[in-house]
Amino acid sequence: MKALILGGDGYLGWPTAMRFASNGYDVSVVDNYLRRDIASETDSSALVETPRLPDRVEIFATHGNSRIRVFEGSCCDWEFIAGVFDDVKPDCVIHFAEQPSAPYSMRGLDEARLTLKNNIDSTFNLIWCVIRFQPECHIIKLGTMGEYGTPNIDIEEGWIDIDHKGRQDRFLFPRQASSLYHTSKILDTDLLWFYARLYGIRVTDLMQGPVYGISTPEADLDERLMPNFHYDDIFGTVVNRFIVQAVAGIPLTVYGAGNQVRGYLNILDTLQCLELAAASPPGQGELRIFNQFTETFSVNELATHIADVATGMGLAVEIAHLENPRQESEGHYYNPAHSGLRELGLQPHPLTDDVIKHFLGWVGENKGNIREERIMPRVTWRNAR
Ligand code: USQ
Repeated sequence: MKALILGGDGYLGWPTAMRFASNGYDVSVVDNYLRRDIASETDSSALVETPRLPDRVEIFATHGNSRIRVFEGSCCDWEFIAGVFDDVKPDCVIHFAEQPSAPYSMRGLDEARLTLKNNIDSTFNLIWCVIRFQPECHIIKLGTMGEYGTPNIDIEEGWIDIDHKGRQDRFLFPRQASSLYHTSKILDTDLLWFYARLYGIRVTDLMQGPVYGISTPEADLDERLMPNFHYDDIFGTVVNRFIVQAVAGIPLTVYGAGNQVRGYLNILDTLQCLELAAASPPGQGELRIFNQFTETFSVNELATHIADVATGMGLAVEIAHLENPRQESEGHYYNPAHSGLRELGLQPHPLTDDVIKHFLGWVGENKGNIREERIMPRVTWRNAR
């Protein structure tokens, strides 16, 4: 099986590339290093610098693994990505090649435009590559739970049956995001559904919650193979940020009341979900949607849990409530379905005390790299430039 990974340099893209190669897939990756460029422009670089793809591939190969093919270029460039597709002819494509930061997308006009253009163009080009070169190719698209927002009803797994004035039909579950980044993912889903209906492409859309963690069996082979670990306000997700803050002695930055609930998962479970999705593709013309998370927590629950474990390790940890830089509901109903991936065989790795301890230990070893000026929110939803 040939797997093509778009956004193969990213926090999730690179660990996925290694996992699929370890599982015997013939893996190719594409990246234009957009996230590295934005991180350096916004002073948000990772805690530990990681090599670029060609070097990572060589390091991975020295551990007895097959060599991953690297294509450096933009998925928004049709000539380039069409050439890659025609060359690789993948059986499945995993699409991570998007600007992934909600705060960045809300920073101002230029950042909003870049997010929209990049995310829509990369998805659109991917769809047309499949239609032109490999119509049976399975597209695995990283969506986000944030597409649904926080409605006052149960969130279904992608679809909802509606009974209206005595007639029934099935529709995409209503979506109402609270950042432009999340809105760009809604537009992606609409494009994929349109082309699944009209051209019969086969798609799995993984509606993922915020991911945490750093350790995977392949990344643990060599520190230079680890995922790019961000803890700043632009690219850092909340659990990763709280771990770094606990190590640095900075009060944990709970935004607003802290009753915002999200569905979270360990990076190990992201990899499992992708493996499971790839192993059982949907039929032609199907848009299959899974809600991809393993546990729900409020921000307050996360902060308290991490603070308790860190305090037990002798760290002095406080929790701060900052004025929320985002516009989001800070107290809401939240009950999303998420049985589909469990039914495929997902074995969750929950956020236990031991997981937090291990994580605090690793960040502690790299404490000298923490730059405190990257912690406080530098973007607000209200003051776009
Ligand atoms: N939060 C804090 N303090 C912080 C950082 C975040 O209270 O220091 C809060 C946020 O306000 C939010 C929650 O924690 O209520 C999650 O924030 P996040 O930064 O971990 O996640 P988010 O910006 O929503 O985006 C991340 C990834 C994105 C992915 C998404 C999944 O960056 O690529 O799509 O998680 S989800 O949130 O389910 O849409």
